[in-house]
Amino acid sequence: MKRKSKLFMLLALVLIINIAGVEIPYIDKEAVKSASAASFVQKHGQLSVKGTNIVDKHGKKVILKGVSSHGINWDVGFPYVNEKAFKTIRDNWGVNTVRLAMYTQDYNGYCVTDAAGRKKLLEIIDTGVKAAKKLGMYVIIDWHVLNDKTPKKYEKKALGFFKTVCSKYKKYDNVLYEICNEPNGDTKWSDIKSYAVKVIKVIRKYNKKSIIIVGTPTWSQDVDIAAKSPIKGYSNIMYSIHFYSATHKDWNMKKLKTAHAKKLPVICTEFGTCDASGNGAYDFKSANKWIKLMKSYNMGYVCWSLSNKAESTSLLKPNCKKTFGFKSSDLTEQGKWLVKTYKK
Ligand code: IDC
Repeated sequence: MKRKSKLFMLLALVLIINIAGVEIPYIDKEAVKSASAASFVQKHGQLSVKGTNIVDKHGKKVILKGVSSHGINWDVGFPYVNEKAFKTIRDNWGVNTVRLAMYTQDYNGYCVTDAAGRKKLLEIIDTGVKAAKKLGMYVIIDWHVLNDKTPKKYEKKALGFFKTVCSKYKKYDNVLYEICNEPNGDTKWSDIKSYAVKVIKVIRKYNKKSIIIVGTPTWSQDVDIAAKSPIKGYSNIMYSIHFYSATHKDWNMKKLKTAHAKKLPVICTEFGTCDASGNGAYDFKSANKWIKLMKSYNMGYVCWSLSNKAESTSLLKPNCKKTFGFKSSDLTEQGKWLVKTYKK
């Protein structure tokens, strides 16, 4: 056949297909690959809150097992926000959720950096959200209030930030929003609530269903106080408890028990197995007690942090220079404990 008639035949074929309305399937190789082993997010889809639990699109309970980044505003944090690192911790550690901790006031945080810095932080979040989506993992975007003490301090900036990220990720079913990491100082529950309602209203403009996690007073320890007066009028709201097992023991567990008895939906979006400074000796006995209690409540938990910073609460040893593909010998004692615990 001459070239001209070949071209004619091809055109005729395209015309016939179009007239007949036959769709030529586009084969997305990546989608086929991931569909063959349905990922965690593909299996569970949009999460919601039912009673005290997180449930999936079928109404079945889901346990989030997470790892938090260190601050993505720090060079000990952002290098680990990459697809290969997430894949390593998903496949080798049993992690199904990552938390992207973005400090607000501390070192180059979102509210104290310049426009270029904010752009960079948003890009890191974007890398993290997209990597998680591709790997079928849930991702928590964390507005990491710490030295600013009260979320009221940068409330306006928070409203702007959540507008930006929520409009960007409104179609994503794997994103959860943590709107204030650890209110502290003399921040009262009423301050947090007043802030939370404003942020929730912004988020709900874009995301009708996404889970929104609200921090509680005293570095997110006082879930018992939140339980006395939860936020009304909105669904899929959770409250966070944080613990560092060498510091926070029975007294803090009691707060969780009280909140649970009052049917408050609680998630542990940050914990460590050392003391609250992120350093000092490990207390795995206390950590195991916490895990046991949280498991009995079907709670999710997220460990701080995926970093090689020389501090006890890092999951990687300081001499580990890899940013993915971590081996067992690269892990700190907490790292090894985490793998053992999460893989159970
Ligand atoms: C710590 C980091 C540390 C950093 C410090 C900044 O581990 O490297 O220098 O923040 O202030 C929290 C906070 C979390 C802390 C962590 C350990 O949410 O930001 O990270 N911690 O101190 N609450 C209790 C403990």
